[in-house]
Amino acid sequence: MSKSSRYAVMLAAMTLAAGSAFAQAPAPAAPAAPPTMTKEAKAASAKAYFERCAGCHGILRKGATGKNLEPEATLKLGQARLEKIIALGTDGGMVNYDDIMSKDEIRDMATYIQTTPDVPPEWGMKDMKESWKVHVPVDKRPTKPMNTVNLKNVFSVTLRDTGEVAMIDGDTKKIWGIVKTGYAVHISRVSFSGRYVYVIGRDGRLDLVDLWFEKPTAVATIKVGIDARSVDTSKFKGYEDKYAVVGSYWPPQYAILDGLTLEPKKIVSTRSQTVDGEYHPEPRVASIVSSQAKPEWVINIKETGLIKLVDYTDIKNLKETTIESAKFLHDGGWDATKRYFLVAANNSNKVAVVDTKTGKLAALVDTKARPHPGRGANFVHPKHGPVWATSHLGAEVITLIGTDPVKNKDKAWKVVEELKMHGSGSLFVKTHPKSTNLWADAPLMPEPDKAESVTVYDIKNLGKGPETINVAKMAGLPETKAVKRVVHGEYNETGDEIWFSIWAGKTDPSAIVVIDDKTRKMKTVIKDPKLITPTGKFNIYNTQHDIY
Ligand code: DHE
Repeated sequence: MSKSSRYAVMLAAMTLAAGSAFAQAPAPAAPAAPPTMTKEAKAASAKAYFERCAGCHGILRKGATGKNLEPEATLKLGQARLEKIIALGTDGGMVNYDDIMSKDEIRDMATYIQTTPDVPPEWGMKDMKESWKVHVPVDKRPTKPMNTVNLKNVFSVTLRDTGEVAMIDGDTKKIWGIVKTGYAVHISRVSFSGRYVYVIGRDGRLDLVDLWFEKPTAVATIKVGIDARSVDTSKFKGYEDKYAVVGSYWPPQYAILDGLTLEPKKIVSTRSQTVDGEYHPEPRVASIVSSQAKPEWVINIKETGLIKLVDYTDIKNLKETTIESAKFLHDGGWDATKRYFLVAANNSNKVAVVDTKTGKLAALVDTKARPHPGRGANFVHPKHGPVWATSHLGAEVITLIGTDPVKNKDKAWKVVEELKMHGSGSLFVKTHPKSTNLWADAPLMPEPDKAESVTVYDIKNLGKGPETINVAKMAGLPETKAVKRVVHGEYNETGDEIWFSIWAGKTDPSAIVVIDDKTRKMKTVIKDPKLITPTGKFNIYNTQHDIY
């Protein structure tokens, strides 16, 4: 039996001890004994918690992007209050679930999070090796591209709820191929050569897709853990395509793999003390980026607030530089020079800046609540020089941070401007070196009109104020119950189109809206019955070269 099925069985077994009658008792005013629930309700809630809640609140429910949900905290809130929060969301960025969960499911979840958290099993080298499959050995792969697709302008599109990626030809706007990947697939990253796409699913399954076949083809797969979010590759000269590195949420660890076959080479645990000196049993791996100036990855450990610079030249004698920053680290990106890496510490309302040249923390920048940049956006501000931008989960602004400590020293690592946007609940900002637009989405806004819209600024004339565009309306999709959240702008290779996903329910029609960047008008809507819950989109050229 696989470990993940053992986990499911373990959850079921734990639920057996949980009692049989669902208690509809009034909410306790002070910490009390956990409420009971049926074993079926507990098993269903455990599954739903893992699928929908663990990403923000942690498997052990210790909290990170989301609040701590251990019984000490949840019993104080009580059943009724918890149900309300789950149903309606909060201003702090917790999304409402009443559009995708039934009243009974919400009630059970509120009860479930008042019980003691389940602890899943570890996942070591033996498990990884057993899960590892090379579908096409390296010597059986093409020696040149076997298709005529402009690979630089292909978009690897996450189809979140089908566990697939759609490779869309950016020139023709047609789906070139669909590849089966892990459960609730999360992001794609591209090898230095631009040939391979690495796709990570939330179930820890990593797929290696080769773009040189006639159709995009998965050539290797491995399960690196039970819960994962991030992946990157080695990009330094002499190490191109040699290694992949994958960060897991559970077990808390990162794994170094062979870049062409995904053979696991090394696993490094991230359990340690936090920046405050307290031990944390679940410090999850958040964003990972790969330096092109050094043989090094920047690996951000969420709960500890520690940033690891991992030198991969000798993985048997691995060198890690550990930089103290702030909690809880999440997503981030390079500045335009690619010397500095900026990462959101979303529980501290800060952005941490790492100088990868000196291997030290350059700054901790105070921002408004809960910065969430994706990879951020770099441009030259007319007044303040080079800046990097982030939007926020908890504030209606786009924050601009100066990034030039040489010619604009007084502005470097300071918030030089906050641009008003149409909502908080924003996940991603985006621009392109060839564009004069700065875009930000707000998919986690509870108000449908806001979640369906984006803010766009002219970066040459920021004083003019923003334009708010309802992108979901441009798609012309039929009315359904689910909100058509507009998420994740991504430019094409030439930087004259920006693509946004319409992220609706699994059974609702979805689309990708392609906007002409100059006119800000809809250019094309990509619709296809196979395009189910599209979310992240990764243009091969831009992802390969860290262009944002
Ligand atoms: Fe993500 C990036 C974690 C939910 C779409 N997301 C990231 C990164 C992390 C992360 C750590 C940085 C990866 C890197 O750069 O190496 N995401 C999490 C979560 O823990 C969270 C909050 C909850 C969960 O249960 O997973 C979460 N993420 C989501 C979504 O629900 C999104 C909107 C839709 C989806 O398909 O899952 C989503 N996350 C994305 C995207 C990126 C991302 C598109 C990459 C942005 C980029 O431009 O690089």
